Amino acid sequence: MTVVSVRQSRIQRLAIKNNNRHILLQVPAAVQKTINILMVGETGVGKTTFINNFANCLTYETLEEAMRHNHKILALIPCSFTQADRFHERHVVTIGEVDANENNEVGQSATQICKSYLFPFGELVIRIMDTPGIGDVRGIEQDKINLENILAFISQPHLKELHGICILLKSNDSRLTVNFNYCLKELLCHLQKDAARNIMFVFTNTRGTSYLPGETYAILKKRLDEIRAVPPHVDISLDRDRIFCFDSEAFRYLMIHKQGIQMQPGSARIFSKSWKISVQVF
Ligand SMILES: Nc1nc2c(ncn2[C@@H]2O[C@H](COP(=O)(O)OP(=O)(O)OP(=O)(O)O)[C@@H](O)[C@H]2O)c(=O)[nH]1
Ligand SMILES: [Mg+2]
Repeated sequence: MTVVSVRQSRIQRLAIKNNNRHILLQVPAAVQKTINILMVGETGVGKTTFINNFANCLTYETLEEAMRHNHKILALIPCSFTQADRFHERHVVTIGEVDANENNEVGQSATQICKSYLFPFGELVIRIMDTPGIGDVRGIEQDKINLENILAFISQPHLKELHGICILLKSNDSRLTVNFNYCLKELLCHLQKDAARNIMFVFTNTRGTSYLPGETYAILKKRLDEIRAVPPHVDISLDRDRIFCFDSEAFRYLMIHKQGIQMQPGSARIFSKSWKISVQVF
């Protein structure tokens, strides 16, 4: 479990130190309540990046401010990707120390087992739970193992309540895979029916769809209608107040900038809008 201190101006400053490769680690003594939020979605949709983005967007109001402090980027969860520079040369961008829970090999599902990240906010603590992705590249058997891991993780006695279930989707995914349907149904089977009230949809990669859900919306709506039509008739709302749109590309850009990779002139201006949207939506 990792506890993170963010946004010094809004919450008390907590020491950040490296502790066994986790960034850490003090929860205010007077914590009244922990808000538990589960992140689920297909492999590669951006669950882990969302958490890194969340930590940094709460710490820095703008991308420019984050770039000025780029030696202090919060690398809660190590990640790695390849990026071409303005001369089309490819670079491997890496942040954070090696962690066995994240497989950074190209083309592999990254997060191996569930892990919590704790964000203290005054008297509240927000616990965001990262999970292995649905549609694991190792196949359906691995999906079953991952689903069991998620169910066991959220059944731990200290997690008395699950306040939010964020289902992450890419904004322009015109097909939701069979695996996605299977995992959503299985998850719903194991939760009380009224857990549906706590489901939210988080769309990633949304700059190309003007920070809106894009083509995925229609297919998702169809899936939810199907779930509602058959017993046990779970009613999952797709109202506007359940939908959140982000693009974590600004966090990626921050990593690219830190590594000194030259992008096209004007890139920072484009990505700063995604940062601003993330700050607002968070
Ligand atoms: N452009 C863009 N890239 C993103 C976004 N979110 C994630 N990525 C990239 O997509 C790739 C996969 O992101 P991850 O955060 O590892 O995805 P994940 O859902 O945690 O994947 P698993 O751990 O395998 O389930 C990485 O290269 C990220 O940098 C986004 O909103 N926009
Ligand atoms: Mg992940």
